[in-house]
Amino acid sequence: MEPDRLDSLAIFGGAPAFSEPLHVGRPNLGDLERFRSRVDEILDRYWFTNNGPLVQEFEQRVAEIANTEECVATCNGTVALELVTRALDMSGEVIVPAFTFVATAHALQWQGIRPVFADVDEKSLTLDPKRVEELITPQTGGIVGVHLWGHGCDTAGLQDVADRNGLPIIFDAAHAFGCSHEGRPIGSFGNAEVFSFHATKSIHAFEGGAIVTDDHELAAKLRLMQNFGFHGSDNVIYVGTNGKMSEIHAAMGLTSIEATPDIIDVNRRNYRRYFEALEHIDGLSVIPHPEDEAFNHHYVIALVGNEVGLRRDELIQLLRSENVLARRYFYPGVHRMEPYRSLQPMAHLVLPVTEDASERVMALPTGQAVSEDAVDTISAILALVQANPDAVREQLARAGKDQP
Ligand code: T4K
Repeated sequence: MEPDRLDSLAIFGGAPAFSEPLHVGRPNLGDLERFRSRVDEILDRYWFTNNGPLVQEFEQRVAEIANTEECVATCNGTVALELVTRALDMSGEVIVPAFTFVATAHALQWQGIRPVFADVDEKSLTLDPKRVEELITPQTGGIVGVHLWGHGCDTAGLQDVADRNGLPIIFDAAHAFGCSHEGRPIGSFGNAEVFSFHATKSIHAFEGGAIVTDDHELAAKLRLMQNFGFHGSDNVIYVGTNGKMSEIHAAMGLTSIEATPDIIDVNRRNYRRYFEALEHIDGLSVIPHPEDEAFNHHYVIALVGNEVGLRRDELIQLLRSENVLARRYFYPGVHRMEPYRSLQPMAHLVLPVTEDASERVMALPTGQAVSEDAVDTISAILALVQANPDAVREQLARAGKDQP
């Protein structure tokens, strides 16, 4: 039932709106019968990993969707980023946004590459080519753009900066599988792009990642690097690691890809419902999804403005008390996480847009586990709270716990 009075809210003593937590990243399930039959096939075949048939099929499907010549499936998106930046010989300093998940920077730092944080564009919240250009020095070894929440970043502007400076460029497309940008499937921009198929992504493989590219030579190098550098059974010709995807992960990945239309339908429905409801709440707005591109609608992101009368963190605290686990993706900005905070204590000075956005962004639960009624209830809670900010703030202060 939608709360219509303050005393129906949990912080005032009412029952939480949801008896079970609603997550931002609750995994979507595809056809479980199909998944189980694939698992049986794996067991019958006694072929569990090392470029098995399901991994090969998964790579083929991902390459088709991304419209690329090559796909190298990996154990996760972070290792995919590590592999591709290394295969492209990125070194020294690499320019990245700080408004991203920490893995974008960690994949570089892990290899002794210094991530240099550039600010994002005010409107798109993705890497701003002008800010990137300002940070280029003789030490710069590459650029990593991020298609934040599935929204393609300024690929043309960033490619131009990369070309004029002779730098390799890749895109972290962890959020953007199944999305297009400027009418072209995300996957074929830059030297290569990286997807994540983590359980919390719209299409997932429990854990998983992939590098897509049209560069055959790069793909061959990546295949060596992800399998200890083996070229044939006893012949190691390169330093490598173990970045392989296993068959059971590919089984889930293929099953998940088959469920794409259903998953996107639900995501689109939830996004539109949130968008329409929150439009009427002063100070809250849902970042619009493109209507003229393929889009996975996986993240519903609300921006919290001053007119709400409560800070973003107070709203999240309030929602948590109702069992709605909204998230601060991506607070506080990677530059304020270790080791970057200590290594680059002044980084925030060139990141005003990142700093502002990381205080205002709130990811709302969606996906197959979130019904239309649940979206209505969450929206009603937000409307009620916005209409009574002072009383809610005082009560939250009294509750004083459950900080996000
Ligand atoms: N680049 C970018 C831009 C990324 O966003 C990511 C990952 C990467 C690179 C690296 O890709 P991977 O190496 O992960 O493939 C989550 C995910 O762990 C992470 O994959 C994702 N981005 C990031 C945006 O979100 P957390 O710390 O928020 O995860 P966690 O454990 O809090 O889960 C989120 C919510 O989902 C929770 O409320 C619980 C729920 N959940 C989670 C899992 C794992 C479930 O209900 N079931 C589950 O199995 O990072």
